[in-house]
Amino acid sequence: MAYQKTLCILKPGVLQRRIVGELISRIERKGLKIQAMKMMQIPRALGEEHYAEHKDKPFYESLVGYMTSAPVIAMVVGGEEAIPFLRTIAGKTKPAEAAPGTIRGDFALITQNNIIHAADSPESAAREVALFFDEAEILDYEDPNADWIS
Ligand code: FUP
Repeated sequence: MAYQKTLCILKPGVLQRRIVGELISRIERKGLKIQAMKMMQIPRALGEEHYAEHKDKPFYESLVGYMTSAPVIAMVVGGEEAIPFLRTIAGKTKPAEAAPGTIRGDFALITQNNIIHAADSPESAAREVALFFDEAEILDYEDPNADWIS
């Protein structure tokens, strides 16, 4: 096991639906550690860069439009194998395939509006964390529960 940091975004609509606390609670309950968090409306250029790998896909314009349409909660989440664990908590990209008990399985119907982003690899996590946060915003702190959790 290796300690990893990953980028999590609670996407547009989560604030309006008043489920921020519920979603963060699932991440905390798993034992992952929030190391940075901010509420922001993603500027167009950042949204385009974040999803640059999908630039040629038919859904790109609509996806960037959605991601920049309302405020989000961006977080750096850390923990042993945090990248795959956060992906598991999020569930499959298509809500129709996401298992009940996952965030997308429980709260989303539409692929584009699948309400949570979780980086998919160490390379993506490093790139995306750096896009959204300065190093100084990512806090390391003593965690007395660490011996019980990991
Ligand atoms: P994920 O890593 O689960 O976020 O999935 P992808 O990188 O494949 O897709 C990024 C986002 O593009 C998804 F969260 C939703 C959106 N998307 C669509 O709108 N339509 C598609 O067919 C696939 C993805």
